[in-house]
Amino acid sequence: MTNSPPILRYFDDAKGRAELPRLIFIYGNVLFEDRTISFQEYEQARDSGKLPFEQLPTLEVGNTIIGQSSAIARYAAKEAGLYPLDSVQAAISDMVVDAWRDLLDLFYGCYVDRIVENNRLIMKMRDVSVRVERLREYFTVTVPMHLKRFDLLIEDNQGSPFLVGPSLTWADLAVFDLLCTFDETAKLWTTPSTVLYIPQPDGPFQPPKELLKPYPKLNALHLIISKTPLIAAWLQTHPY
Ligand SMILES: N[C@@H](CCC(=O)N[C@@H](CS)C(=O)NCC(=O)O)C(=O)O
Repeated sequence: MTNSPPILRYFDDAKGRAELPRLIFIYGNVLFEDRTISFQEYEQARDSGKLPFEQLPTLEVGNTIIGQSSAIARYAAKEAGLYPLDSVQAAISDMVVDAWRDLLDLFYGCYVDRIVENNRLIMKMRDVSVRVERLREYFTVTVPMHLKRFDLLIEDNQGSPFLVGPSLTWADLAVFDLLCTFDETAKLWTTPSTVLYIPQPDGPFQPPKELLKPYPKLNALHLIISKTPLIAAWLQTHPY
């Protein structure tokens, strides 16, 4: 083991699956190195066998490379003191973060198919028209079902503005990450150079404007977290 800060590696073109560990490290004021890489650099790392499960994100801690976004986020949450100590509360926070993973998997599933090609499991972009069709369904059915559940968890949490227990945990940052992605004014929907932008003639696609309106508790959570000085400063710096 080493005392140097952990290195988070992810693609340089989206917040994607690396944003939750980033938010956790930042909120908890834990030093880390945010290293973004190109697709070519990713392919080199993958082909040299350095990536567990051959994908990003990864977190390098000393001599150990950890894969899988939720495992990385859980490590970050423990380091940041944002992982509940009580076993039941920990399990509820895991449940919320598993739902975060599900929602991201389904989101990326709108864009890509995972196929085996040349003996390798890879991602293949879907046609733009299929992406739009899937995104419409995602935002009409899948997302509202999940948002309602998150909202109810806060509602049932004994007057707390958070999802689990009396204070903020990594589960709140996971939901915050999703709410930022689902904001129709977010750069990923409005900036043609970003990887998830849907170009004409099928796009531009944007999530429904009033998506959050039925969920007052989630609106309040979003406000609390976005006003936290460290998080507000971080969000300002993002190019996407
Ligand atoms: N279950 C993994 C999925 C990771 C994943 O799908 N990573 C994508 C980027 S979002 C990737 O590395 N894609 C490159 C490829 O498979 O070609 C996690 O949650 O970390």
